[in-house]
Amino acid sequence: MAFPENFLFGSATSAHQIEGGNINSDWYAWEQIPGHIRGGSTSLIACDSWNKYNEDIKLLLNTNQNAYRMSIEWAKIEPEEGMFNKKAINHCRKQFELLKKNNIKIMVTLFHFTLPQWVAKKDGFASKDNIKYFVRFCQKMAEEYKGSIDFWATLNEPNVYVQKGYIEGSWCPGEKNKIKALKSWSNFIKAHNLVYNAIKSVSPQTPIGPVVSTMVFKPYKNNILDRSLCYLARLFFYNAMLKRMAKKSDFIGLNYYLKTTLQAKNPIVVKDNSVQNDYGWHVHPEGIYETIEECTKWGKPIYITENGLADAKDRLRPQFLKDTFDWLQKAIADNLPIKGYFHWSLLDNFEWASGYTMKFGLHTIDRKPRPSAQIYAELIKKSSGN
Ligand code: IFM
Repeated sequence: MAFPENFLFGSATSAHQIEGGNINSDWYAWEQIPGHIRGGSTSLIACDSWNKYNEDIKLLLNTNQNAYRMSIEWAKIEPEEGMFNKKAINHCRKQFELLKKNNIKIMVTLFHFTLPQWVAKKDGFASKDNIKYFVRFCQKMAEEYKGSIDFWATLNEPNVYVQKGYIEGSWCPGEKNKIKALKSWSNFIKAHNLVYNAIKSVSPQTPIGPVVSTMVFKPYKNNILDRSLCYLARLFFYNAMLKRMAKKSDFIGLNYYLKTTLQAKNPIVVKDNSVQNDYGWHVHPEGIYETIEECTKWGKPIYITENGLADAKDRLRPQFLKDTFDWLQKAIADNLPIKGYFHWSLLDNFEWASGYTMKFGLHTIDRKPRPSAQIYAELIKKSSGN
């Protein structure tokens, strides 16, 4: 069975992880402090995609992809409060023009974990007062790039950001503060809903949606306690957030990576003997179907906005891709509202606190294809009925 004609097959990246030179962001400042990033590396150069985006576009074309999910770096566009950098705006415009010229659909994320330092100094998303700055930035981007962007993704994984940045404190802003965690959780929802209105006022036809991180939670034993725990995990991890954003969303973006087995006693997380990737995450390609099915209740078109695995040697990725395509096909056959798939990632990049040690790329950081790049290209070709 072929996929629907307009199905999107792409890959995803984020500006901070690939572009380099994002020296005005809060993450860049955070990276300078010893102990924050494995191996002491920084995002200063990353994949140098700011200068080499045309090479990235070639990688997309070489692998038959028809869509690209990328982000715009707020800290580059508005490095100081109210000062919009025309040069940076035009630079991004050129990239969008080249993507368009090559018939690649563009999904742009407006917040992918990083903030301008001036916003971070005012307490970032933990402060309600900063929402207006984010809305202003997003509206400006919608005005500047009107007609060029096919999809706006407001926020990337706000649920993970709250967890890592305000509960664990292992990511920038590096706080362990449950009050701020709650505040930022609720401010993200407010921000998403306001950005939706702001962009709609500029580009009423362009679909807008959030991107959340999902996970398949499996009960260790098929009893009421373990099953209830999994229900609660889904609720707190992503459903409660989606419930509050779904009305102001034209689509739902789901990042799906792993399965976690839970039991209602200590230790809550059970290590099972399923295959693990380089991160130690349990690889579970069939979970993509469950995740789509679970989120069908929001009544919106669904895009898998990220999916992939840390696999430096490419020992798991080829089979993982094939299995994933089978499950996507099943989802389509069962009429689930799945409209596109973005692999994470086009190329190895700066993996936050893990630096460059976790390799998610179809290509290496110097843009050499791994065997799975060819496999992805072939799967896309077959799936498009060519
Ligand atoms: O690299 C990250 C990305 O920034 C957000 N989603 C998960 C990816 C892999 O960890």
